[in-house]
Amino acid sequence: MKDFRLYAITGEEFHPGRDLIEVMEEAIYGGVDIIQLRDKSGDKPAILEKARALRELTRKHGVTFIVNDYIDIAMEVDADGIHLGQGDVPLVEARKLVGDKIIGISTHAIEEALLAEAQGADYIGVGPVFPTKTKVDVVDPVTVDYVREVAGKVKIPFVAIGGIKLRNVDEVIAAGATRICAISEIVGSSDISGTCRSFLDKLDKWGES
Ligand code: TZP
Ligand code: MG
Repeated sequence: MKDFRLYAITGEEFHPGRDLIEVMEEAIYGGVDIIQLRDKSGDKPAILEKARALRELTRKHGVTFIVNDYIDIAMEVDADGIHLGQGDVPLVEARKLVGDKIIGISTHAIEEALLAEAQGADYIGVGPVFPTKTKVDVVDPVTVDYVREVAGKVKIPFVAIGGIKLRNVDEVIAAGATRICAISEIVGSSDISGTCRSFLDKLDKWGES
C-alpha cells in the first residue's frame, strides 16, 4: 500500500450539524493520507450512500479510502481497503473476499500484531494508546509501551490510535510511531485542516531528528 502518516476516521457525533463530506474534505486539505468510514449506526443504506460520497471525494484528491466493518460496501464502492477488528471476519477469510485490496486490523497485544503480520495484513492499528470515549467496546489502554514493542518487533506499517491529541502525540512518536490516527481530535476540531497540519508538523519534526 501507499505509505501514509496521518489517518483520519469519521466520527459524525463530533461535528453535529456539519456535513460529513465537508468535514472530511477539510481533513484532506489539512493533509490526511487515509480516510476511514466508521459508522456504527447499523443503517446500511445510509452507510452505503456515505461510502459512495467518500469514495468520490477521496478519489478526486488521491487519498486512500478504507471502510470499517462492511466488506460488501467496500467492494461495492471500490474502496481501497477494509479495516477489521479482532472479532470481525478472520483476516484469512477477508483476504479471499477482497483480493489485493488493503486489509488493516486492530491489535491490542503483540501476539495479535505478529499474527496479523504473518497472515498478510497490510497494516495494523495499535491502540487504544490512551483512554478514549470514542469507542464504547474498547479494551483497556495499551499505553505507549505497546507502541514501543510493536515498533521494535513488527515490520509491516502500524498506526497508533486512541485518545491521541496534539497535546500528547509527541509521547506516541517518541515511542516509535511514525503514523498517527485520530477521530475526535481531528473531526471535532474548530480548525480541522490546521489540526491535521499540526499533527503532520510534529511527525515531520520527529522524522528529522
Ligand atoms: N480504535 C481504537 S481506539 C478508537 C478506535 C476506533 C477510537 C479513537 O478515537 P479518538 O477520538 O481518536 O480517541
Ligand atoms: Mg469492526
